[in-house]
Amino acid sequence: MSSEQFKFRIGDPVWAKMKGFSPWPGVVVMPHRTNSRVADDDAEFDALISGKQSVKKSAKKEAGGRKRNISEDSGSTASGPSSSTNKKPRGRPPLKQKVDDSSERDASPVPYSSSKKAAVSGLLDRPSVLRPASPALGIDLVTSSQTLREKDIQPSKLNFGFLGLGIMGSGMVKNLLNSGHQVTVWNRTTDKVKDFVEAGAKEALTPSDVIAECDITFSCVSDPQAAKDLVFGNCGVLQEINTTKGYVEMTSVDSDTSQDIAEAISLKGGRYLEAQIQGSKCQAQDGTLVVLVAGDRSLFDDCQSCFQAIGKNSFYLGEVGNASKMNLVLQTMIGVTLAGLAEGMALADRAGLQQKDVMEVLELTGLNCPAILQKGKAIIDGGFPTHQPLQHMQKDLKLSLNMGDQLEQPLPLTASANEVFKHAKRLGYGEHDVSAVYIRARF
Ligand code: NA7
Repeated sequence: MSSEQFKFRIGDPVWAKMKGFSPWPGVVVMPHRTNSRVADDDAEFDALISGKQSVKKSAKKEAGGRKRNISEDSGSTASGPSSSTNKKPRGRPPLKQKVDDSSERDASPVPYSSSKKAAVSGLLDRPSVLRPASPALGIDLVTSSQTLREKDIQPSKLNFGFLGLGIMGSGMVKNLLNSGHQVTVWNRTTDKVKDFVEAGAKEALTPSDVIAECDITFSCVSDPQAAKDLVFGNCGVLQEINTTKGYVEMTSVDSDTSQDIAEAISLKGGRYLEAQIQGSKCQAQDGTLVVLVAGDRSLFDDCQSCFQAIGKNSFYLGEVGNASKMNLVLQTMIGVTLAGLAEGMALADRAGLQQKDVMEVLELTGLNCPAILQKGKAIIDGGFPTHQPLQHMQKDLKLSLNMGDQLEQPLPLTASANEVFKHAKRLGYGEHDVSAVYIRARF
């Protein structure tokens, strides 16, 4: 029987049939939503990817006193994609509606062929979300952390350089300066340099100028491509490398990238170390990072007072590549854990449990650890101020998957976590904290 033969109208009596049940009489009705929560979520999600306004789910109380958690203009970096008063019909609209202009879409139905086109372009196009503003650093460069004061560091008399004043670089340079090291800095966006110069750093105009000026230069930029650009690019590091120079890669990179850089530096007679860092903004500012180091042993020794200033521990792991591999192994564990935390918190919320109760219970179990508790709190607060950019975690998971490919090591959970982070990034949360992965889990 083709569907053409039977055209049902609202109110028609019908026999209903489900496998395993006897037929029963029924009437055709308009589908209706019994779960207003689902409808709200759909509208919120649509608003989110339309990127027109900010998501303002003002923690309104639901039945049972439960609060909604995604928010909100809680004053933090919630500059992300968002929206509030979207007066569309309840429920998730078909895909074609998402890519059309909203004023038109509510007025008239889209013809089949154009809706198909719109659906295809909707699949191919990235959702038009606003790029969240880069979060302000808000770093006090002058006041030494208690931890740093207790370390009693004897600073090396060598000249040190630092390339990259992002979240991690800023914290590390602060501690290098406050422990008495001579530091020359460079950053792609020059505005960020000013505060460091006021705090006692010297400024250089290009990465090669930093190398020329310094005995040992650290680099900490966003990803392997940026790390290579700094070394091999115009006015780059290689230009000034010679037998008196040391170069330390702190960007979280894969071992191939690290080995490429190591080879280029040593071909010009320089010494090379990879020093990968575990920790995020707070640990960088407090000087409590864990530093994983591999490469030239004498350079490791020359960097001792610097590693003391920026970290609570430094581990020497032998030949180049070992530190980046170790770092990716740890990042894999953290990324999968965070994706699991976000999913659990979303499930709790959907099930009508208070997320703060979940965290209180969790605190009494073996899962009680600072990382989980802090990220759980960030999820509850909902602003996702950046301690570790989500896009860097996704980059690390991608690098881990590549490593797994090369070694033929299956990483199914990492692959899923990577997709979840990738989706959160696509929704516009790449520059927010890694805990914003909850946004993806929630919808
Ligand atoms: P941030 O806060 O995102 O900072 C990234 C830094 O990298 C920042 O100084 C950027 O300069 C710089 N950057 C990015 N791309 C380039 C290119 N192409 N050339 C030069 N400089 C660049 O990252 P974090 O400090 O949190 O993390 C740094 C690393 O540590 C990363 O690998 C993490 O996984 C671990 P900008 O200020 O934007 O001009």
